[in-house]
Amino acid sequence: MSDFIKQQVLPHFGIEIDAKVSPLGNGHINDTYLVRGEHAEMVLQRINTEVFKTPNALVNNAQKIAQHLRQKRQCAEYHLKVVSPLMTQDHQLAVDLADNGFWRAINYLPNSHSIDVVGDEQQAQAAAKAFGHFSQALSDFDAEQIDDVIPQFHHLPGRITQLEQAVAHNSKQRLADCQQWVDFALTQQGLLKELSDIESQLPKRICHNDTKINNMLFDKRDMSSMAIIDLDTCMKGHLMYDFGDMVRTFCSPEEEDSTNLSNVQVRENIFAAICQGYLSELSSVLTEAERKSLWLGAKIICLMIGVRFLTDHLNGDVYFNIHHENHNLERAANQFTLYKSLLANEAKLKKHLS
Ligand code: GN1
Ligand code: MG
Repeated sequence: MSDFIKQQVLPHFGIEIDAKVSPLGNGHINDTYLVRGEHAEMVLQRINTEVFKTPNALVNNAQKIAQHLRQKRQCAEYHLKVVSPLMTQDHQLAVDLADNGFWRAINYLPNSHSIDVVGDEQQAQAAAKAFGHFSQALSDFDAEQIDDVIPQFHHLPGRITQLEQAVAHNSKQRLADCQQWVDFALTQQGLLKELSDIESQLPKRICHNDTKINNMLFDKRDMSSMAIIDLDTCMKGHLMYDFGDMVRTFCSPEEEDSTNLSNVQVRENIFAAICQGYLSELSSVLTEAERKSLWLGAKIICLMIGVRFLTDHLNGDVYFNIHHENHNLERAANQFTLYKSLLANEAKLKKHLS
């Protein structure tokens, strides 16, 4: 792949073909590379067009959001660095090589550092504050300018239907091995009623929609917050899901695919730090209903990603990249375990939101 990139992709971005190309990060959908040329560094991505069926809309969205954040930064209203699309030599936001991929580039931030597991409250609070600051800066952005690149992305009813369909087809004969998790997931549909009770009261805002801990970059020199990255799923939605995805990815002491399930649990001190950091930035923006919805957002996101991993396992791993057999099943088991820990600790955790 590296030779192909050097010869066929880099010239479009004006980078010499003897640049160094190495894989970067651990996203589950797109292929991401760090390109180091003699005079320039950049992040290069091949967009998965099975998942993002309108990749031009994706790069246009990212461009508009980056532009808004840059303007805010100029007025000292946004304090993080901004990742922006890099134009091709033809002044385009991407290169479409048809069967050979849809490629886009973004500026690389020197001295940046990402983590996969939160180490302490300071990290959790700083990252939650950064995601809150990001949403705060976008709160006056016209949401109608942004296309829905994945319609009904955080849509629990639709995700449950997809699981039911995967179960009905059982195309890879994997149901027997995961029947217990299917049964568990399908007993949790009380969340649908909780959702429909509040959803109509929630404003639609531009959300990040993938607030994983590794989508916030720290400055490795002092571990201060540097940037929010991965703007691919920025779309209209409800902020409770951004809160929920932080809870999902910050609170557990284990990575999302760890099989050490006895250690998968919600750390209360980290949950409290997320609440403090996030609300310190957004308290003047959030409506009363949004504030009330945050706990539900945490439950829905943990359950829903478990449902999505389980669905993909049943479908034969066609959506999320996997690194070994049963990887999606392991991820699902991990996330359902985390969800159970949330439920078991509801009373004490919710206090941190009041
Ligand atoms: C995917 O590829 P990545 O890591 O940015 C997924 C998210 C999931 C996440 C689980 C477009 O994000 O929704 O929460 O994996 N992105 C898409 O780690 O489905
Ligand atoms: Mg993402």
